[in-house]
Amino acid sequence: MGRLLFAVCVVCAWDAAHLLGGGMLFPRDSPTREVKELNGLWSFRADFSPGRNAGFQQAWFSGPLRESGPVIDMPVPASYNDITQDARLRDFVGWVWYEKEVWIAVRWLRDGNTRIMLRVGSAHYYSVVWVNGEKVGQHEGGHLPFEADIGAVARKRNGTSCRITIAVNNTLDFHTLPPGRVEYLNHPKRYPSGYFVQSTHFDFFNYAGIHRSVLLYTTPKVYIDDITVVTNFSDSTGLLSYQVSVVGSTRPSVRVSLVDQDEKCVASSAGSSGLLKIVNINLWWPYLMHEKPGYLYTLEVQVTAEAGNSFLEDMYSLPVGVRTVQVTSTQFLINNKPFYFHGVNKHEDSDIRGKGLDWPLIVKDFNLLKWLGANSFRTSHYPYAEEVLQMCDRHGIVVIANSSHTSILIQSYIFENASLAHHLVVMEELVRRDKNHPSVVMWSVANEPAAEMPPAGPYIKTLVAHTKLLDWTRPVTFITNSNFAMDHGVPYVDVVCLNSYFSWYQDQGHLEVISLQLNEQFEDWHGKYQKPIIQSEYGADAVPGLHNDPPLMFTEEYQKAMLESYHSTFDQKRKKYLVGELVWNFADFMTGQSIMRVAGNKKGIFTRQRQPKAGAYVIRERYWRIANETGVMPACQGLGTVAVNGRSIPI
Ligand code: GCB
Repeated sequence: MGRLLFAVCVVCAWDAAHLLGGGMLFPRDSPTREVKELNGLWSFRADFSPGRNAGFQQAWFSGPLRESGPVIDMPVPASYNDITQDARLRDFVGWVWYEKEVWIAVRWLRDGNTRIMLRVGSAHYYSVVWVNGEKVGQHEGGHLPFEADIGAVARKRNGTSCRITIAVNNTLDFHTLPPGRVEYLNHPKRYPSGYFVQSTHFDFFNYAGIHRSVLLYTTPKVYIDDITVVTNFSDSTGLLSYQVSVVGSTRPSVRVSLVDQDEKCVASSAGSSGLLKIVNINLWWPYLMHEKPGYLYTLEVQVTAEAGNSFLEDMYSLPVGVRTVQVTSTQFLINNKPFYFHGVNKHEDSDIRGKGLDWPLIVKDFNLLKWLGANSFRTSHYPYAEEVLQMCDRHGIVVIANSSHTSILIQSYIFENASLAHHLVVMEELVRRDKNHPSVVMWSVANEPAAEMPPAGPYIKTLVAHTKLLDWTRPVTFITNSNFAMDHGVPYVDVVCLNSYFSWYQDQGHLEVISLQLNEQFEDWHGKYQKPIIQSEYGADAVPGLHNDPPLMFTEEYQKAMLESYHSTFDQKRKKYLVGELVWNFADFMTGQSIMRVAGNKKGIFTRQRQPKAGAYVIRERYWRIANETGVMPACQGLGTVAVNGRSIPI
């Protein structure tokens, strides 16, 4: 085992208890809960010591970080990689240290019936957290939240500020999600002593740091820990079954009411589980499928309980949408109507911020999705911020939610039990976090998991079965490369998702072969499995502003022509069993450096700065046409039209 990874494992062994038992409810203010954001500037230091372990050896968490060495300002949330001019920090592998001094309100500290929680929206990849030098927990995996109850530690120092230290390690090995490996290059004449590099086998930059908001929030000692809703409908009556899990009392009294957008209570019930009936239901519909997409009710949950001599109360409001999802051998149905995914694959990626949550970027991207006429996206290749899924719920953008597994690593190590055990935990965290989002219609357990290797079959089978146990209401899939051999894993999924790059990675420059090869792909896979198919990736790199006619690879003309060639075959197959097309990619994104990439992957139809390339107009015209053709989009009329390439299309 490499020295660097050993440092990670020593820390794991200190305390096997993970931070996260529950706590996947998104922190919201309520009459019984308060939220305080700790975003902004944190003190920061990367541990450049040869073993990357000086921080632990010298216990940097035990006092203010500035006292153990130099610190710099680091924004949170953001990846740290592109914040400075230092290439060593951009490409850093190992532990970095963040610290912030915060005040905790006296009323929080004095009330012994108040839980004080510290929550990190996500940090990549392995995190350890201390408060005032005391370890409060740790978490493995980026892209998902974790939290710790810090009440007891904070109360020891009543009246003084609180020092929060978070160490984050971005090292990836065979058993992390995504997998990677650290290679030590022991050639004294060619590399400095102790030289190592992190190899990754996925196609995006391994951005690291605290990527989403850090919050303090309170709940009463008796609190709503989790809520699960499952919805259905019959004619015009909506059905919402709910389950509320309460911690801190064995005999809580639970009341729920469902409130519509006019603030009218439309159903209510008592008890920790039950069924609400909603007359004249407003179903949750995808964008462009209904004049009122994304209709949300609010489920107001109120819990009261006696705790010792006190009477405690907790309240939580959960946005919910009522809709159903089903799959047949040729269709994907939402609310019993055929749904066609005309959408994109995205990345959480932008200049300077890397993978850091950024509201202007999120809102801009949603405006661009609507401009395109896109009704869906896949959270390639990891779970996205909860804030993004909340936007999807509100705007009716349909989501295929991915785990953080992606790898083109052709090594059987990545299918070992240690990987599977962690992968199952990630699926649990993901489903628990995102199960109540109406926008999420399918889970994807992995992306291109070297599926031609025999161990992939049982591995995928276990993951799919486990995910179905966690949530029986949604279809489950994994994303496969159409070049991979069939059979390993595919028989277990509900929808076949295929990535293919004809005339790009094979038959380079030969656009004329696309329709033949794509036709063969669809007929083979549907013939074999009799399941609906989504073209989950296809696309070509286009360097913005690079032109050649007739098209040459890497020009905007080539990207445009390639998309158009795929579209004609899609149009034949969507009359049969093709249920979606997701272009790769929404926007250009950063990758590791290689001769395959020109300062990042340029398959975006928008640039990294979100300006359209020629391909964006092709997609826009197509998606609006498909939306109009379905005939279920009365909202299109009246919204106006825009001239695109001399034609008038609706917006
Ligand atoms: C794929 C991968 C994606 C890559 C893309 C490409 O199949 O799933 O992560 O970025 O191809 O551009 O090569």
